[in-house]
Amino acid sequence: MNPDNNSEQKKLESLEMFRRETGENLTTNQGVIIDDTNNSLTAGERGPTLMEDFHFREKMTHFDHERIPERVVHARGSAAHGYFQVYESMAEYTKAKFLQDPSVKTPVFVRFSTVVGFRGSADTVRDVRGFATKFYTEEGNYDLVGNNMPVFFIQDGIKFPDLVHAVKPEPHNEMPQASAAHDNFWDFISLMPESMHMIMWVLSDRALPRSYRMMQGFGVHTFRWINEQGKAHLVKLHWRPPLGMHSLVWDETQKLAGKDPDFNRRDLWNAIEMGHYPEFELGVQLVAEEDADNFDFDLLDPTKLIPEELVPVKIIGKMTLNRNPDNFFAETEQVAFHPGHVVPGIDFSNDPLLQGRLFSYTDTQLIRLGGPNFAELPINRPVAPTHNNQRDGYSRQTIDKGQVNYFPNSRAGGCPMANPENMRAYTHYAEKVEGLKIRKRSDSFKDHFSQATLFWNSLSEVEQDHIVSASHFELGKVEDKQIQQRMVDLFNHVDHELAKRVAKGIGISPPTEPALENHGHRSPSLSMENTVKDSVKSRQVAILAADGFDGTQLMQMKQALEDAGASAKIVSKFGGMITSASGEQMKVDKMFIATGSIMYDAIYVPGGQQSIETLKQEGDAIHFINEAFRHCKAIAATGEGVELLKASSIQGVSLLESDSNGQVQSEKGVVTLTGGSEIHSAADAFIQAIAQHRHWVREQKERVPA
Ligand code: HDD
Repeated sequence: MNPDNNSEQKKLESLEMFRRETGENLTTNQGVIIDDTNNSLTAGERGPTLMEDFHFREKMTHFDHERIPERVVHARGSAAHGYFQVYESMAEYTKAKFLQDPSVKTPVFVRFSTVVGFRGSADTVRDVRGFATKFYTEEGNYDLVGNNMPVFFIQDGIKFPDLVHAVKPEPHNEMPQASAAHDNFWDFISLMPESMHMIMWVLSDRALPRSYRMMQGFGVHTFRWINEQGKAHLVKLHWRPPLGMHSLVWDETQKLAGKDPDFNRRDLWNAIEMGHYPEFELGVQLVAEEDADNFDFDLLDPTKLIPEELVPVKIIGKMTLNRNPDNFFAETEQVAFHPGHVVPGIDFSNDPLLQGRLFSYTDTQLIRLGGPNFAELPINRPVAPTHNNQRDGYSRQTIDKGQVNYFPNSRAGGCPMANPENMRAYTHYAEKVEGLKIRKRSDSFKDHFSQATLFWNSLSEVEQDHIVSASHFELGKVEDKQIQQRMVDLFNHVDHELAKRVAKGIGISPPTEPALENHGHRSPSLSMENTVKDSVKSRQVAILAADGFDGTQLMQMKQALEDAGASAKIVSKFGGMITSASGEQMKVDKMFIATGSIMYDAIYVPGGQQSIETLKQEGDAIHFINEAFRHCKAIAATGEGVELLKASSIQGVSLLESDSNGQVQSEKGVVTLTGGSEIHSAADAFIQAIAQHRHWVREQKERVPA
């Protein structure tokens, strides 16, 4: 052979090797390189496809089996990787190793979800949000499988299938999707007074989070922490976002469900990509075992929270989410949570809802993930080593070595060995239990209304209004008058005024007497009105502009917003570039048709005579402003930009009726500057207005068409 040919051949071979290793070559699952994946193997150019086309058969078979059953609840979710660090050692309360050393970063994977909708449903529906965290600790995986509400609908796990059947789409016609607004759900609730506290939360703005990064999380149940000395504390767990808790408004959620059904998912993804890492502080309410009976409710009842005024929340650590998953299916879809995944130092209570959950989660993974080996999937694998005699089953990954698969054994030196002397072994808390075997709810679980009333009393007027409107929407969709009547009766146990307002909206005769007297207690920490409002980090601002905009104003405002951590996007009629009055070019980020005010937290209109004249003729621009105003968002305009606000349907803002003479003015979240030279002061006022999240004072009183 010609030596030249030989070296050429070698080069080609090594290139092939390289491609095989780097994944550049398309191969079968057996590693055979494929020459063509666009044409099936046929007998002649126009002939039948041949059975022996193993590539076709393999590709198609795999595709046909791509789907796994979606979760029966919490089907729609989004997740992120990150880490957790404790601020100070929790050794006094728990021996859990990941809660001892502030220098240790424990990896976590968090999946946020809605509960009711199918996997492809919209994010912004009225619903509870799941908040499930897997801590990959040195002592094994710990799952905190919580929600964004501190209580639950039912008191006993055995009711869960009924609850879920009632809330999911009705079985005969599979409607409605991702919504509780139908007869079956309210029929069930109207017959389950224990759900009333949770119902108040679900009808509140907590059910419409602006972002997964701006909602609280709760472990819901009372758990037990055990320290090295074996002393137990009862504990409730809380996640708190430093960005504060903020919600969308109902009208906005409805529109977002059409324009961007992935709104919350996209927000989480983009924030992480932009380096605005979502953070949550972990808080605990600790109650010594001997104090457990000192409350006027039962700590085992998951329809009750512990008011923070009784037991303050101690902040003990922080979780930071800093990496998006690489693959949705492999990670977000295949992750398997379970409240029963605990580590030494963390134990259960006898909460009957929690006890029910301890059965349900592994059981559901068996069907969803196709067998008992789901713990071997990369996303579920603990970082702690695993050794046991469990063997085989569908999709076993581990190649177990050796002859021994039983215990006790002598042939493997007794290994793997269960050792009661091992200080790090999980030991169940030796709680004393005795009683009759009965199916009976404890009398201490019977007060279904006090805390529903506490929640109602604690809310601001606006938050209360939102609950009333939500009940009108939800119950307004119910056809059966008896169900509506029973719900009004239940609301009348929570608060008489509330019941009358609900009744009026849905055309039911209002109750004449309260069913229970309102106890008048409040817990201010339950209101979102009192949340953190000091930052515009990661907030989205739309800048409305057209050719002839004032370049200096736009650039200075954009810069100020970005310096404060917000992101500012130019919105105009057409894509491409727009040119300022002095000839600078700016890229348009979004066209009106591809976006909407609902996708932004605030709106800015810079001056520029020509730009404003164009926008005034643009129905979409006027609608943008009207809608942002109606949704109570911060709006700023400088120079001629103020003219666009005047041309809109904004009502009840007196500063638009006079000229500001070069002064920055701010009223009800509307910031104006007619002169245009003090952009920095206008930016400061605008940033403050955005940080307030919403300006509820505008709501209802000044309705604008949008
Ligand atoms: Fe549950 C999923 C939270 C009560 C049975 N639940 C699931 C998820 C969260 C919660 C966040 C989604 C996990 C993920 O992202 O994969 N569930 C809760 C909370 C509850 C609760 C906070 C009450 C305090 N759940 C509950 C009960 C039962 C279940 C009473 C049954 C007895 N939950 C399930 C389930 C799911 C589930 C059917 C569906 C998919 C899964 O588990 O993995 O087993």
